[in-house]
Amino acid sequence: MSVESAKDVSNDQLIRRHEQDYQYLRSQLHYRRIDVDMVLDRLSEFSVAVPSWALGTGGTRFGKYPVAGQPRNVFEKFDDIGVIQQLVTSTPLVSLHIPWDEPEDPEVLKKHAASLNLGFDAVNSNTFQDQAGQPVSYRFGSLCHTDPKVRQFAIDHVRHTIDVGKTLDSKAITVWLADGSNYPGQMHLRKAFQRTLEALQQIYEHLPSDWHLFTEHKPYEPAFYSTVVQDWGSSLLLAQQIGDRAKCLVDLGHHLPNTNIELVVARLVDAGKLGGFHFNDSKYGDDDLTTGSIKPYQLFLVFNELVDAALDDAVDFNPAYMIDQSHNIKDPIEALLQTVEALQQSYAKALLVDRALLASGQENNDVIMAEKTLQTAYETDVRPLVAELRRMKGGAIDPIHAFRASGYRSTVSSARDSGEYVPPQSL
Ligand SMILES: [Mn+2]
Repeated sequence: MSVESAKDVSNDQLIRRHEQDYQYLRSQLHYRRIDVDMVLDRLSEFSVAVPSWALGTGGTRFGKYPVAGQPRNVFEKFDDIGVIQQLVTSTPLVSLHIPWDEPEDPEVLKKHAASLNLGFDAVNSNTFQDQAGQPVSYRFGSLCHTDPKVRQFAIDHVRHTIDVGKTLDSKAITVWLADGSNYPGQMHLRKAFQRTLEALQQIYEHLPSDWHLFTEHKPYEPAFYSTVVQDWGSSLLLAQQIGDRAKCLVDLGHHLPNTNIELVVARLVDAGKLGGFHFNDSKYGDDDLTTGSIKPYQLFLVFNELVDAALDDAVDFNPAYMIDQSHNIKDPIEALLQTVEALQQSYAKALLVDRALLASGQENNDVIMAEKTLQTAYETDVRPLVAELRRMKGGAIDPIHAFRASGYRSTVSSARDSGEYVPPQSL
């Protein structure tokens, strides 16, 4: 069965129960004087990009367990993302990794994307691994390297990634650097940062005027003693010195345990430097688990800051939302459906916060009332609301139910006989 038909069949099966649940929630929210149509309008504008690298099975350094029928090339990745978009309706854009998913002919890929109602979000450069035949090595860093030839090679690659993005109508580049050191003394900490800043400034000169450049911080891994862009402070220092269109990307997994990420978000918003997000979840480190699977309250608190900032006229605010996950044991499509549902729910809950009541609790130092205002929104079961959003936009009431009913995975398993995806090695 096609995904479209499966979605219709699934929706028909679920519609009566859904209608009851939705009407009950609507009356509850009405009682709380919440404008449900306004919430649905805001939710319908929410869009999160799917990364091209999330469709195949990821792995750890211990091993990989490929799922049958995983995409063998960038076109099949778009097919899978097209399915996700059909069911959840909030993923119209794809974030490409260069060179893993560099198209031989961008026009052909653009046409394929358009046929699936998909477009292109930020492109991602790769200076964290050596490509086959590469004349220099990133073993001791890329943009921070002591050897100017290595730095130049990395700069050229990032500029090339921008050029590829231009052909696809992308509007941003994300630079994540694995640069760092594994042992004390290995690297001059200040000089490495300076070299990185200078390299990024050269890249920025190549940036089209309507583009953004995002730097992504990370405290450790693959470098285990120091990283060049260790935390949001380092990322902010870079963005402030590079230029207006340089901004900071917050990857939820790139923080040490117990970091108050919503506070990081608030600081970057205030500095006018919040560029966007890489959504995922983690228990210990950069675990790349499904968004909302481990710390759903934290995800809600992050969205609470985003909604608050969006309502503040004094804030110039238009962050890019992207997913950055690796699916080791789940079916990647199902994991992404779950992810988008979690994002839709967290955003919906943040939209339900009674802002006036919260402000009054804060102004009057009424700790209980302020906290309770957030908890009331967080504890609302918004699943019927986001299901209604998807239904209204032509998607699935229950995306995983519809996906499983379609048999898509078994269909592509027979069509895509080779399970192993070999990325193009063009650089
Ligand atoms: Mn990331």
